[in-house]
Formats: sequence, C-alpha cells, structure tokens
Amino acid sequence: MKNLNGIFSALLVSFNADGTVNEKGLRQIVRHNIDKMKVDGLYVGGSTGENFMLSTEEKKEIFRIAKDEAKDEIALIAQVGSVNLKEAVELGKYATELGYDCLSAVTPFYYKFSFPEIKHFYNTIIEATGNRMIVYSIPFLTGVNIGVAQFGELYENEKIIGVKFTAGDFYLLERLKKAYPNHLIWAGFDEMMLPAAVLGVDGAIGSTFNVNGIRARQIFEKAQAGQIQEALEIQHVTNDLIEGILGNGLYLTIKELLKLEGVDAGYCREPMTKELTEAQIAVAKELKAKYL
Ligand code: HMN
Repeated sequence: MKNLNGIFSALLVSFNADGTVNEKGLRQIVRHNIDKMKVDGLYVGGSTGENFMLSTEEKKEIFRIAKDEAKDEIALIAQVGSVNLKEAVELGKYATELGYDCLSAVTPFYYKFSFPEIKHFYNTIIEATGNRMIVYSIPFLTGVNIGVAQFGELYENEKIIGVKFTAGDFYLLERLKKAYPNHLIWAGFDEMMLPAAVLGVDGAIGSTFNVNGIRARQIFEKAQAGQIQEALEIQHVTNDLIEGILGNGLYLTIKELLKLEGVDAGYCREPMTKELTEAQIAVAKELKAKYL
C-alpha cells in the first residue's frame, strides 16, 4: 500500500481539437510529472482533468492510460465522484481493478443532498470497491459544506482516510487536524499551500504542480522544517505565477506552459474554451520566461 503523503499533481488531460482524448499527449503529461516535476503521486479524474464534462468511457480511458504510463512509479488516486452514484461505483471498481492506490470522490453536488445521503454515497462506493477513500471537498464549486462533527461521522467508516481540502477556511482545517489527527488532509489551493502546511496538512493536490511542482515541494518541505521565511519567499514567487495563470485562463495556460516544455498538452474540452488566443499565448510565454 503506497504512502499518500506529499505532492500530488491534479492531472491535466490532453484533448484533441475534436474533444477526444489525446493518448500520446496524456502519456507525456504523466511522464513530465514523474520525470521533471518529481511528484509523489497523481490525482486522476479531478476538476483539473476536466472530468465532469466527460463520458464514463472517457473517464475509464484516462484512468487506464494514466496507470499504464505511471505503472507503480508513484502513488495514484482516482477521483470517481459523480452525481450518478452508479457511475461512481462503476468507475471506483474499474480504478481499483487497475491498481489505483486510493479512490477519491467529490461530494455529490447540484441537488441539495442531505448529510445522510452524502454519507450513504461514500459508504456505497467503499462497500462496492473495498478501496480506501478520500473525501473531495470543494465547497466553492459544489456548495456542499461539511462540518467537523459530520467529518467524524464519515470517518466512522475506517476506509475513509481523509479529505482533499479545497477551501480557504483555515479555522475548519485546524479544527479537523486537532479533532482527527490520524486522518490525512491534502491542501487543495496551491496559492495557500504555506498556511495549510503550517497547520500540518499531510500533502497537497494541485493543478499548478504540473508545471510548478518543484517549488511546491520546496514550500511544503521548508514549512515542515520550520523554515517559514524561506518558504514564504517561494510562495510569493509561486503566487506571482499563479496570479498570472488565473488571469489568463487556468487550465489552458497550464497546458500552454506544458507545450512550451515540449509536452503535447492539447486542447481543453468544450464547453470550456478550447484554445488560447494569440494574446493569451504571448502572456503564457512571458510567464514561462519569468517563472519557469
Ligand atoms: C482537482 O480536482 O483537479 C484538483 O485537486 C483541484 C485543485 O484543488 C485545483 N482547484 C481547481 O482547479 C478548482 C487547484 O490546484 C487550483 O487550480 C489552484 O490552486 C489555482 O487556484
């Protein structure tokens, strides 16, 4: 069973212009993360993977290709969450059979599910797959907020090992670490990695690690070693880069930065805008020259 601590890239997916998965490009992104970014693992099928716009078969294809390329070199987490619980179970079984080290599932969204319904959702996937599970909490996109006591109820299922915490609520983060010290927390906002690391998170899962993974590790490890001022300097540079990326279009700009590294990162999947304008490409080039 692989260690799940450390730096995990939320894997980007390369798409062809017609929206199909670009297998060669996807393999290159996996390799870039392993060989150049030196990540501890990959989070496959997350928001960054444009997952919620894909069919079940496409999601499976991506799980298969990522695992086939990474083999057992690093830890792999499969995000299988969906408002369609049957799909989540099917994907969870598939990823588990492929050998993914752990599953993760976004809290079911769109409808206002009750907490017992959310708990049932997780327990159903776990029972069907037997795999470990990380709750993917991203309230700013899902509208779903889970409190300290509710996490305790979820953690009654010993297969739920922690939470991917994509929120800026550091009070909740601190309360969770204090209340459940044996459960893991992965920071989900790359621009807030330092405060999360100071509060004792066990790892981080982020989109920008696909291109800025080395600095991300430095921030994380320096914070753990108590070198806060040095970590802050690196967070400042990181956030200059992230500010530039967010202002220019998040996933397309990271893809452009990968292309500038020779990685065939492809297009985004519609209804997202498929490609950058010439002006945006010029901004990406500036970011690359300045920060990478
Ligand atoms: C995923 O599910 O793909 C990632 O774990 C999501 C990750 O938390 C990213 N969040 C989103 O893209 C919504 C962050 O890395 C984020 O992109 C970054 O901090 C810039 O805001």
